[in-house]
Amino acid sequence: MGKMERTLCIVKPDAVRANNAGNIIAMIQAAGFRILGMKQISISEAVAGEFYSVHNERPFYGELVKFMSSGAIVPIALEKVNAVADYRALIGATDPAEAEEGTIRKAYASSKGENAVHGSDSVENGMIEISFFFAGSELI
Ligand code: 3AN
Repeated sequence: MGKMERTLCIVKPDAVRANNAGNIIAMIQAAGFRILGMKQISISEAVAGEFYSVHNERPFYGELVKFMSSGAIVPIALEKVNAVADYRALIGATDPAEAEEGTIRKAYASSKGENAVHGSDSVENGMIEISFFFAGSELI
């Protein structure tokens, strides 16, 4: 048996606008993840820029920050054995054209930029990203 881990999902503005948040949450729950915390918020470009600061040298950074502050998002703190890798497998490749059948991005993403969901890339970043959006008292 693997280790209990936490990871951060963000349902991105494209998926919230298309009313797909509920469908995405259903896929996450069907895959056995437990929801520790969840909320619908909108963030400024400054806050989006801070969240994605690791990407600030990448050519798509400006576009990413604008997109992530363009509408409501739904951050969701998740827990499961092997959560980080299992959730990345569930969301599929960054580019929906490369995402496998049955993944969230295959079903709901439209491009590399507007790709429906975020997922933490490591256990350490999962912890950091969850605390970016949630106070300890919001995780149940
Ligand atoms: P992932 O979200 O699969 O971990 P990363 O870490 O390579 O992918 O990229 C972070 C975010 O930056 C992606 N979720 C996506 O929204 C955006 N992004 C990545 N590559 C591109 C690109 N070529 N054009 C526009 N946005 C991109």
